[in-house]
Amino acid sequence: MSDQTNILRLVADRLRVARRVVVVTGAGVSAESGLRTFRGATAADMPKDMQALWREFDPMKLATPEAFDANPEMVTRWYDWRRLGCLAAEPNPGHTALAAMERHIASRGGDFALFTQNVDRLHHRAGSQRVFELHGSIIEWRCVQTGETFEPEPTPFERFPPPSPFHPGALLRPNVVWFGEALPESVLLAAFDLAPKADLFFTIGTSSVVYPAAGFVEMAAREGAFTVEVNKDDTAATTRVDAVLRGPSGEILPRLIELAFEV
Ligand code: BV8
Repeated sequence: MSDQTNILRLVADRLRVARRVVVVTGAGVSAESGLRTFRGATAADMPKDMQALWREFDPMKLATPEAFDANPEMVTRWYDWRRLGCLAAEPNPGHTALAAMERHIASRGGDFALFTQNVDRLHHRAGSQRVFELHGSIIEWRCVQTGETFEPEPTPFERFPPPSPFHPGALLRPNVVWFGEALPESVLLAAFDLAPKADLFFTIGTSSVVYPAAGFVEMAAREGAFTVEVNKDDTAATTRVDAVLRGPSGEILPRLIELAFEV
């Protein structure tokens, strides 16, 4: 039996009896829904008229308040393009498996929490209930003046940067957390409360380079959680977890649920 199969069985055995499960996901979980990962995106993914813009900037520089202040048109075009991509995408079997994991754990009286760095709302659409959005949501936009948020129509904005309907002269921005911005306090407090209590912790489809999200696996491990990484490649967390399931989350997670709960 292959090493990966043994590890999958070992993780399934732990999942079957776990009482408190915490999951952190990143862009890799949405890759099989056709959404480019954050560090894997290339200019070729962009519409022709935006490729020139993209070549000058990389996501790490675009996802900042400074980029928005310097070039609100370019940043809001990029985010609106991504927003429409997220709305057009469908949850993949990895998202569905995580919603099933939550149902199985809850049906046994266990505690489950899913913290996502993704802003695409695909976990919600797959049926996950207890989802904490660490980096906000691209589906919601907010008035930079009043802070009021709303979900724009599922069509492109007519003008860039889009004007706010809440305050004359103010702009709209995506309701995401940019680099240098604080994560939502309630979400952060939930992570600091739940990660150390986990008996089983999964880090799935994330390169584990963005903090504070990348630090939650350590918080769990320090208090004795069994930690598992699901990823196609090695990451900054690979050498620090107890078990590595190497491959696409859309294939690994459904097999894990089947082994743990359905056989
Ligand atoms: C903050 C916006 C403080 C939305 C994003 C230590 C502590 C605290 C902060 C820091 C710190 N050290 C440094 C910092 C600053 C900074 C940071 O972490 N910088 C990094 C680059 C070093 N952190 C911050 O600024 C955070 N803010 O801490 O504020 C503060 C406190 C008070 C007051 C003021 C400030 C804010 C971080 C959030 C930044 N916003 N995005 C958006 O546009 O999406 S982060 C951005 O990266 C995305 O949101 C993305 O979610 C996130 C992480 O990327 P990943 O999800 O991991 O995606 P990536 O492409 O990197 O990797 C994909 C992975 O999937 C790969 O491993 C790949 O192999 C794998 N994969 C691919 N396909 C599959 C797959 N795996 C499985 N199956 C597949 N099919």
